[in-house]
Amino acid sequence: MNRTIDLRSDTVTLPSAEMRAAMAAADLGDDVYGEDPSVSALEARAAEMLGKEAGLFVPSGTMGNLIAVMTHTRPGDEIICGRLTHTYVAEGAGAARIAGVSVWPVSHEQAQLDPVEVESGFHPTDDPHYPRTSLVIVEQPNRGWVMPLDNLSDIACIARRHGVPVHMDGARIFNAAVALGVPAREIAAHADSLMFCVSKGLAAPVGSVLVGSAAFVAQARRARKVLGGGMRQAGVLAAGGLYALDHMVDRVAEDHALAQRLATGLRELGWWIDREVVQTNVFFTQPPQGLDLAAVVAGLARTGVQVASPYSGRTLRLVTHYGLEPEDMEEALLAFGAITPATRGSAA
Ligand code: TLP
Repeated sequence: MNRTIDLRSDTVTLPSAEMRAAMAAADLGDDVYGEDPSVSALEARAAEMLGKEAGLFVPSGTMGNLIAVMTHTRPGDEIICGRLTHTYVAEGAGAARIAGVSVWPVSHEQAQLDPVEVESGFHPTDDPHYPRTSLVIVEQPNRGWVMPLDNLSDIACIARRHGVPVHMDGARIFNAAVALGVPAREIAAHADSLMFCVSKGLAAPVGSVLVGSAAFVAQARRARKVLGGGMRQAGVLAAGGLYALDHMVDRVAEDHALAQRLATGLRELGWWIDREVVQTNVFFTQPPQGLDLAAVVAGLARTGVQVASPYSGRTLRLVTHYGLEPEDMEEALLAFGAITPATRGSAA
């Protein structure tokens, strides 16, 4: 095998020569003074694409979500979200630690939230025993599953009825938009604020954008400063994000096709796939009974295929992305095929 086939995440993507050229040529200024034209251009373009008034460039998706929580809530409040929400499981409990809010997790199946559970997560507002529920977080997509628009709409309606805003972790919102065949702004319309990453499937090196109303973003800008996320000549990064929004959005359909091919091939090899239909660029899989996951990971690594199990357990997450080609899927499947009987032999 000539090179590594990295299926751990779409965060491993590298910028193309054209994106690097755009970054090198970016007009720069001090963004903490609001004087970086490339950052301002990315923020405006992101807001326009998501149908919101304003945007805020932040170093990471984690910081974007935390800023949203800090801006929508007060310490001692509570947020409702699905129990598989990235903010709840994989952001170091920043909402609790830094924003000072508790989380009311509800069951989370194939990206969907149960409206009955969400409704009952709101406590009586006049009873001092309970925290004030001040935010609902949805994630679109979640672990490769697209949240159906009717479920999203139901959850948003419940939140609105309670006078509570909705924040959307749309780290991979454009994967969801392409999978659903709708403009991203149609999905974003259900949320008051949304964070998406340019550093994942869109293949820019660094950064995320938080969008919402002008008043929300003005407050969010303060929270970003508190967290040390005010970056100076960040236009060199933002230019990569702008290039990504102009050139890398529609092509994520190619990543979805690669993931579908990989899942089909693995199923033929006897691997369990966590879904019938792979909708985006992410799915989860388990080796046939008797195969030790750690041995599989090590065996694949020896053949140049990198895989990971980011949420622990016996399940691997496979992610396709820019930089991988159809022939890489065939190569990876050969590696999976080779390691499967070998590992079974050694584990027996
Ligand atoms: N997710 C990472 C890991 O943390 C698992 C990955 O490789 O997918 N929201 C969602 C839905 C995410 O998947 C991630 C990153 C984030 C937020 C956080 O973004 P970053 O890594 O930029 O802080």
